[in-house]
Amino acid sequence: MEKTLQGLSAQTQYFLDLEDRHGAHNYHPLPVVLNKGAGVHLWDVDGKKYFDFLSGYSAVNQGHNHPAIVKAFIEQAQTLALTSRAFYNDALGEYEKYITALFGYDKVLPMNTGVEAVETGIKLCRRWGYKVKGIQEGKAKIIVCAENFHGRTSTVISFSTDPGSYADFGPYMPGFEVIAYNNIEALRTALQDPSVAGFLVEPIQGEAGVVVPDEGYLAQAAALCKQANVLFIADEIQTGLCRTGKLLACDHENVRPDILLLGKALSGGMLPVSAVLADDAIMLTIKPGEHGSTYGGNPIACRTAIAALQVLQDEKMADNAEKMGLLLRTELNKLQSPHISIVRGKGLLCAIVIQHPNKDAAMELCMAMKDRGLLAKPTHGDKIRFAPPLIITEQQIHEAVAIIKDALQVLA
Ligand code: IF1
Repeated sequence: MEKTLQGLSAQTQYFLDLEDRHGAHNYHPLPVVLNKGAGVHLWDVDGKKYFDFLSGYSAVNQGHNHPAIVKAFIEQAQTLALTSRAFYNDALGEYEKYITALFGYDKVLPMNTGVEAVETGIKLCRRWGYKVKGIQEGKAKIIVCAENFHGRTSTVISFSTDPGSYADFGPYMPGFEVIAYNNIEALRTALQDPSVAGFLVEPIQGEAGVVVPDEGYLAQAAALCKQANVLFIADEIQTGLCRTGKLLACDHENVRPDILLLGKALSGGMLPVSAVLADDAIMLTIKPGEHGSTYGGNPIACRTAIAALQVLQDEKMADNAEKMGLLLRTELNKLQSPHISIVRGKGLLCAIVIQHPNKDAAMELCMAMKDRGLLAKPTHGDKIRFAPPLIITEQQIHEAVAIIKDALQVLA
């Protein structure tokens, strides 16, 4: 096969060049061009097979092309794709009944991307703040955490603490207060302001490099919010849907968020589907015509989401995530690599922190793993997220760890 100077095939180089020339430069992907997926695997245009250790940032928890999800998607696409919410369709109500029963909420508001769920949660929280809590008009405040990642809209980047996300995109949306993550005292202090309507938090911080808070943090935070009559808003877009070993990461501490945000794996990777769940006292503060989305609650999304949620349960993916996550972290620790300073995570949301004088070491390791058949991406320079689909087997974990072990040699 013809190879370029960087060792890439001519085909691969062709697709890299195509995107470079015609696409916006808002991402920096690994130089691998994929054209097929199945289960825990991906294939590139040269036919090389890889373990997918990113899972589309946890959108593909159920594995690539899960047959039951594909079937639901295709059947609905062939029947009725979109009606808008100007009319009723026969999939939305069924989906609403299904998802609210599964998570135990009165109502769901369907959106598309994750950040739209976050935006919806913010609007809903503020509305509740004015209409129910009685906060003075225009004064509602939402507490958020440092190192958060909730998406890319102008409002959501307004309370990011990562200059890569917010710099030169101002002016910024007011009404947010940033406190330290995993710090109960900081929350207690911030909650003293009677204008606070909500606390928006990731149960585990993904983008920050899989930062797991101390045990009890979420439960204490939820209890403090309740005392202060403040809504606890959980962004489970990445941590939810069995990724961490339970249906929701909040389940580890028996916390029931007042507003629950879901996305990503809600469609098993088929299309953008997100959801906001809450009880009537909160959800019904938004009246007809006051919020929505053209594609939100479309029939394909509804049928696909039902299938995606069903296979998570049928195939006991939470249990497998719990067991395989434990095995993965145990095996990674056994490597005793001087270049891995920390192995952390919950369920199959894991990360390693690379310790090396070369600041590009994490990227170099990812390239070496790619060459050996495993795809993962560095985050924040020195961290690498390991988050395979939740259907991964014990045998596959061992194969993957063998690849990681072999790749670590490049850092010697
Ligand atoms: C990108 C990270 C993952 C999220 C949480 C909302 C959203 C996300 C907790 C928005 C999205 C993505 C987006 C992706 C990178 C990625 C990511 F590294 F940035 F943190 F997954 F780990 N809440 N996360 O994690 O959802 O609107 O994208 O559907 O490239 O921006 P979205």
